[in-house]
Amino acid sequence: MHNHGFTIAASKSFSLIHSISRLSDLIKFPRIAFSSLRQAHAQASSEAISPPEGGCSLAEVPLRGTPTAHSRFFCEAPKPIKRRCVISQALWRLVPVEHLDYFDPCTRPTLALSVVLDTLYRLKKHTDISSSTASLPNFVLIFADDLGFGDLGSYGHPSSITPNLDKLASNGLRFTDFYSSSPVCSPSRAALLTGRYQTRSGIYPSVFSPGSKGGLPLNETTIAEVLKPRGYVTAIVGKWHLGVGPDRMYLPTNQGFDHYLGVPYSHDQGPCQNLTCFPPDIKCFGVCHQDLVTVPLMANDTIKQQPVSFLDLEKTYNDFATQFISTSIRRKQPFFLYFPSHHMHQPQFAGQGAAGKALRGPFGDALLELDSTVGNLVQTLEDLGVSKNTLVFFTSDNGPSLLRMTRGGNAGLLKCGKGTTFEGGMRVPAIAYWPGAIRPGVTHELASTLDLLPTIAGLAGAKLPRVQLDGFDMSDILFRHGPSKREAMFYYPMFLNETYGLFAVRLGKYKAHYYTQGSSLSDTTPDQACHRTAPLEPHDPPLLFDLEADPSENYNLATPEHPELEAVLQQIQRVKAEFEEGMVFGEAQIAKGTDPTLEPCCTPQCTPKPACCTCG
Ligand SMILES: [Ca+2]
Repeated sequence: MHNHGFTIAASKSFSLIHSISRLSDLIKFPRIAFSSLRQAHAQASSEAISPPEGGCSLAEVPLRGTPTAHSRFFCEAPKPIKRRCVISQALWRLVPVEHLDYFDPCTRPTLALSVVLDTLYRLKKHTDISSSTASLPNFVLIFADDLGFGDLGSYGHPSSITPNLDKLASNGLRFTDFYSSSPVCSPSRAALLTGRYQTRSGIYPSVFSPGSKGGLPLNETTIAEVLKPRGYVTAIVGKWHLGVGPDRMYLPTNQGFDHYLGVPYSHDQGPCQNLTCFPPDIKCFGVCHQDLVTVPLMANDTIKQQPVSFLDLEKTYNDFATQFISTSIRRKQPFFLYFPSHHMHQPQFAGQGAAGKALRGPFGDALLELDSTVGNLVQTLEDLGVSKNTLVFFTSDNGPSLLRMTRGGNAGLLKCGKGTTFEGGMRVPAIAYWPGAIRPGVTHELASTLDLLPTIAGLAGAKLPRVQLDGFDMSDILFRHGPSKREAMFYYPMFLNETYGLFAVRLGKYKAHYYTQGSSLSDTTPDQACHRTAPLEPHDPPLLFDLEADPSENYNLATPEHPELEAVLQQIQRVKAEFEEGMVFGEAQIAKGTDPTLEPCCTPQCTPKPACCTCG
């Protein structure tokens, strides 16, 4: 030491100055720092095998487990120093390679700095863990079935009893111009979960049957799959309707969901005439679909109960949802709960808590049950202390079913309902709720179920799938009440095919119908244009409506009296042509047909099918 005193002192001063100047870098990028450290160390080892007398050779000895940013290095100084001391890896990183040979790790200032750096690293690491998992927002996505634009109290229905949804709307952001991508179930669900029009994933025409051979292709990326790499735990409870398929390969557990409990398709896709829909033993209205197995309740890919018990179903779902949320919180995992409800699809049903308690008959009771579920979910989030870190989004898969008069929903002032590309078929209620993050209010911005995937991905810091997406991040609308990035909405019909393509396009406030067609699903509304008897009709020039002045699509503006709108039609035509040019139709999954042996049966060897498939 005696003859190297000056060198060591100089090196020490340099190291300290150098250390302090690089401190901020290091705190910001601990992982980068670590990899650089390894490099520096390797280099130092090869270059400084024989340190000069009085110097210090540094050997890497992590004190515990896998080396981390704050694992330490052991420094053993050779004779004549005879000193051993432990310094932080952070400090080691700061010593320039060329000074390693002269670096004395055992001086008081060096050791003090080492302790400070080590503490900072521990704090930083703790913060990193908290910010990368615990503070990631949770997502609860509630998807009603066949709930119309006019069905909620907060959307103007005079006799619906929906206190929880109305509260959600008044404390959250209520959308007036929010669209599903389809007037029927399966395509709408595909678009919601993939952020892509159903055409791309091939979810057409119409909807899946219990024995459908096809399903949502497994190479499509769902919201659940987008979130998994970010550490999310994911669950779906309720109606899947994106296929069961051979070996049940299309069920949600193969599409990014860790847990599934529910009926994998519509609950009328099986005979229901002997089933109880309301207590004490009021049979379901109608007969539902015959010659199929009765609807099963599935847990992941196993049948738990067949037929499902409608009286207990909502409670079973709520218990599952509550359990899932509380377990996720206990395990400190961010969560995504997708709750596609069976309400308000026919046949209506409700358990003890809601039956006979509403003003709208069976439909009102079922709606009250849905509303109670929403109330339960929000209350659970509050009780468990995650309300302020959770985005709750509520919307519907398509417009109201209008084939059973008062047993169906209501599109409010919108034209027609389910099955049609009029506004009533695809414009739906939507509410975004996140106390402290989303300011209460109403937005008239254009938005869609297609926009949920990019929005959720953005909030979770997750990567977008590398495919053509049709959605836009809604953050500006949600958090700033700002403008939408979406300029257009494209309307594909229920029985879509490549020959006809789009039926209608909305651009800004204008909507052009290139084709119109009625639907049996809108058969009992007074408007004849909605009925199945209204044939497929091409329009050239297209019918043109100003949806702001005329949301009911009553007054066609594509007439000689409005020459000024010719330019609007041309612009819509351009947008339509551009969109259709970029559209690649996926293989039609629903056109693959059905195979009765694929219908879920809890007693697979029984006869005669489908009636013998009962259990639970
Ligand atoms: Ca539906």
